[in-house]
Amino acid sequence: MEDRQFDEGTTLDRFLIETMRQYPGATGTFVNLIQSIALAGKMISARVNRAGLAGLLGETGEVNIQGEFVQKLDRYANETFMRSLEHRGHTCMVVSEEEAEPMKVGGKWHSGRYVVTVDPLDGSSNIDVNATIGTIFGVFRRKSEEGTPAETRDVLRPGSELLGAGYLIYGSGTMLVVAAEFGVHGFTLDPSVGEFFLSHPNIRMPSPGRIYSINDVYWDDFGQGVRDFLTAVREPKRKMSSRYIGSLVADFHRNMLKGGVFLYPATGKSPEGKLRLMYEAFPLAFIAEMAGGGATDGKRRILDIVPESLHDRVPLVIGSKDLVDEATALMKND
Ligand code: P6P
Repeated sequence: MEDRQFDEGTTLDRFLIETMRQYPGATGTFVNLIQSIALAGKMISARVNRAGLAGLLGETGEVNIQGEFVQKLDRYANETFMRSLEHRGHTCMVVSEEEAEPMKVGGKWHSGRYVVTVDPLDGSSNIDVNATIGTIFGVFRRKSEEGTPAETRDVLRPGSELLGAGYLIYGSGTMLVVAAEFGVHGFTLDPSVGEFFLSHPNIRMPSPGRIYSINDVYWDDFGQGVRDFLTAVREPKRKMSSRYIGSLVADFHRNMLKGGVFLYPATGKSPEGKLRLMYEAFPLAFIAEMAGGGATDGKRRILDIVPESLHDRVPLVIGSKDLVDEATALMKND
């Protein structure tokens, strides 16, 4: 994207519409999709910020496809995204962490040109302790013909075919970060007017990074390469810091702005790791690389992986390029 100055007070809508004008073939459908996601984000933000008052803390008593207890806000976030994506004609299928099967858009709604993968509310186990949580999404352009029912081949494909990705982070403020061919840009919600304003134009992942994020309770179950990397970054002369919020979006976002690496490696007990490929690793890897960072599973570039099923797990090493490369070089034989 040409380096244009957006002045203070640039709304998300203005940014998207003015940026779209630089792409002659653009029809505004992708812009429409991002606006739908932003609306869902505002609705979830409002609920998250009032959860303690609105009886929205705690569990629903249900267990999802992941075998995890569904938090009340998980269900609200999932339903909000489904509704916001189905009726504006831009989406043909939604793959959600909360749903065993994809939601296919059809019937009275136009089966649009995009496929969305989404983790509606990541880190929800942190809700009851008021820790930062977030939404992660990826966007593919379908392979099958627009207007027809979406097909599996529209979504089981390498992350390198993503057209865009982003996340919402519900913390001390609510931010939307969007990545596409126009770069990576952050927008902060002003709840007093209900608008996202451009606050972090052209985000670049700082490198070298000075932070590492990992839950090292699994030390004994990590591969030797992971342990060698942790031993290296703990050397006093490297002046590194350890930060771990236990909420992927929060740990990732901090590293995006300050530089650092997040690791959720394979362990003996969980050889595929914990995090999900389609709606966690793929979107964040797209964003990381678009911002000059990197993402691997300890051996392969995340975006080169071809998923076998919608809910595949994958080990994840993501963040500043120098630290991702250093960790991956050591983990090659794990
Ligand atoms: P652990 C939250 O439950 C989550 O899915 C991610 O947001 C987070 O990075 C990870 O799990 C934390 O896992 O094993 O450290 O509690």
